[in-house]
Amino acid sequence: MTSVDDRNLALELARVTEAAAIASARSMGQGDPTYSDQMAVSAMRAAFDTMHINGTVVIGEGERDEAPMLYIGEEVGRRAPHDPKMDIALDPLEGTNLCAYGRPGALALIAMAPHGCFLNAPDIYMKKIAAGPIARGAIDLDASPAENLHRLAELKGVRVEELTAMILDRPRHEEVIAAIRKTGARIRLIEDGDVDAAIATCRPESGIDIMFGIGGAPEGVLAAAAMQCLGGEIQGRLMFYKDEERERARRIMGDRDIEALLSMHDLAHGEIVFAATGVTNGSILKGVRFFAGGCETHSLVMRSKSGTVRTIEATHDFERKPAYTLEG
Ligand code: VTB
Ligand code: MG
Ligand code: MG
Repeated sequence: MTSVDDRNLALELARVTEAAAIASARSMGQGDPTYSDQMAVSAMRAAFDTMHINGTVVIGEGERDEAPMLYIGEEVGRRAPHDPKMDIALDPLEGTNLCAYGRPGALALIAMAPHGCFLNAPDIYMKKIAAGPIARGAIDLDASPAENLHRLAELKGVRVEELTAMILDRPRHEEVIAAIRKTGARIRLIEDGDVDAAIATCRPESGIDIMFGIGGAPEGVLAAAAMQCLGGEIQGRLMFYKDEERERARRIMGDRDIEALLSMHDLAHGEIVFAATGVTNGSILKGVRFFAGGCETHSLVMRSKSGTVRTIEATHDFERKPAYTLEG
């Protein structure tokens, strides 16, 4: 079975992102990004063991020799003979610094699809543009920010000044930010978390219309997986700053043109299931909230085939779920 016919798999995925979110949320504000990440990774790794899949990590925590768990090539799930064979793209804690410093937008993320549906993106930078469903076919990574903003304003029936762009606050974005400001569009600068930003462009309640800028390439694949479900569009292009990065890209991407514009389809296609749980409050999802004897999580669960987008608020009882406690 190579399709995600078992709809329950999507819901099961949320159990895995919930576990990662709860574990890392406990470390919020400790100022230790490595520790926060470790908490998310080991909880996600353990939660995978219960899933009825024969999974292979294709976007993960790095190569086997640099990551002890959830590394690229690692096999996860129960892996029983009839369990579906799936490729998995994950980021147990997207926005480690956001969690470590208690800032908004940290997420636990997983996308799953049949073999070959996710781009084997190297862990380097990617230039990206993303916007919601109305902008499908209308945004262009190679056009100027002004041109993209004007097209989007027209489609949305608003003035450019009424659009809000989200962009990572980085010196490398000085020029793009200046170009956006010149159009009069509003800007929300973020410290980290451009997957949260890409998802935000697809949900009107976020108040975010478009995302620009250079972030992680693996995060570009995860954002594309989410946007295939949400109906928006993202485009990317790998950015090379060192020769070694070019070599690495060539090695893992085979005969693909490593300089080419990557469409959303190139980044992620097929029958995708996606789940995300908020670690800290984000543009769509609330972070983990603890109370006596338990906690509450907020997750997004979606399938690209049906286009169904579910948000799930779950209450977890620590007494009956000791794995979610400090002792467990
Ligand atoms: C971005 C951001 C991510 O990495 O991808 C960033 O969205 C890479 O840029 O949330 P910097 O090296 O400048 O931080 C993250 O911050 C973490 O994955
Ligand atoms: Mg990570
Ligand atoms: Mg990340």
